[in-house]
Amino acid sequence: MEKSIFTRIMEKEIPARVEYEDDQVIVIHDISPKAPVHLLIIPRKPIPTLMDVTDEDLPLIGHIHQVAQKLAQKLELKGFRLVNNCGKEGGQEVFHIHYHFLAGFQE
Ligand code: IU
Repeated sequence: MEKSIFTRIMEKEIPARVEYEDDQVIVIHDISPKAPVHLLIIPRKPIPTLMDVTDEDLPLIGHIHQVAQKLAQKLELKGFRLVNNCGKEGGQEVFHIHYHFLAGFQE
């Protein structure tokens, strides 16, 4: 399978503004932000869509939520949205699973 754009970013073939990384995920700033804070939480494992998540991936999905908590603490945010676009009909454009972390909306 061809490498996704996100795998190429993880392998430093393509530059990105990295906010956080660990052994399971990388967090980058979205190149075309839809909110004052728009990050992408991307697992290193190239799962194409949420529909391809299996039982063995459930700890990873939990970890993504923990990373969202850490980001909120690090950036001193009171709230955020965590969004997954699943499938073409769900608005997904990059077929390497990722969660949009959006924040900084007006109260
Ligand atoms: P989607 O859920 O697959 O639609 O989201 C893909 C996102 O990846 C979208 O918000 C793009 O702006 C973003 N993105 C990026 O940050 N850097 C890139 O090189 C590419 C897409 I291609």
